[in-house]
Amino acid sequence: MNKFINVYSEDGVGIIQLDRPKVLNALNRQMVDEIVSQLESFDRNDSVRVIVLKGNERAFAAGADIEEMMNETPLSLELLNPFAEWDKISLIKKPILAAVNGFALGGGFELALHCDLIIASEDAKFGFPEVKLGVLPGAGGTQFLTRAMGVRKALEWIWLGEQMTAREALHYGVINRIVAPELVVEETMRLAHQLTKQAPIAIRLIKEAVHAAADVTLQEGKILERKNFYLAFSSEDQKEGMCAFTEKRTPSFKGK
Ligand code: DAK
Repeated sequence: MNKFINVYSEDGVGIIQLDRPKVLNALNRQMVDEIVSQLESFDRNDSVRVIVLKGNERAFAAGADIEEMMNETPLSLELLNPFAEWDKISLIKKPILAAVNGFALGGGFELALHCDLIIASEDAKFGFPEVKLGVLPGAGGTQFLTRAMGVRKALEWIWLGEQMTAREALHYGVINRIVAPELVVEETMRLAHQLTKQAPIAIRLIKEAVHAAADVTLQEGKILERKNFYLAFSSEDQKEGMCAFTEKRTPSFKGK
């Protein structure tokens, strides 16, 4: 049983709602374990094509749970190896969309940055306040933000630890869309449902190839893209997509 998340699904979209509202969804270890286990479960579930992560009106997540974290030592962290759970998020093959209302700070921002698309409310606040606690982002924040906005801007934001508005985040390419606060979940679900109509195998092969672009050389990336292109031709969906085009009808993709 989950203690810190709510889980449900709706027409091919698996939804995980972070649910620790009294502490603005601060992420403790159990909550991260629950999120990651549920992501993996949705990833293996054939009836789910797209995953949505959301918080509540006040917060997506205001960071890692500071009370839980404050007494860690280098050795306790080494033995717990808590980042191994976070690494699993990058292995999820299906699209993950983040619906962000309110605060997405520290580990909460990192959780959103592990998602493929981020839809935010006009009043969402992003940032890495870790420097004010005497530490630094630890779940990929320095890497994700730098890839999005470049070294100088990332250093400025992470050094100062200030909160970034949704407009600023959009300007730097950190998020995808901004909508009114009451429409964030609706818009994210609309986008998620649009993705459920696309060919699921093509969608996952695209995800793998696009994410690889940040890590590999152009030539390596092109080779991966090509292999995924060939692989798409082994799917029934490729036949269906191309037949539907020639027959002038809407394709019906099965994820096979
Ligand atoms: N941890 C624990 N409690 C938190 C929290 C957090 N990150 N953020 C908020 N809360 C709690 C507050 O203590 C308060 O609790 P009560 O006093 O009511 O018991 C309640 O949530 C409501 O917060 P506020 O009263 O402060 O609400 P305000 O609207 O006045 O302020 C705020 C909202 C978001 C500006 C403020 O709460 C705030 O500055 N929160 C802390 C932000 C922050 O510093 N976040 C942590 C950054 S460090 C790791 C993975 C990831 C990370 C680390 C390790 N491993 C895998 C090992 C990531 C690290 C971080 O995220």
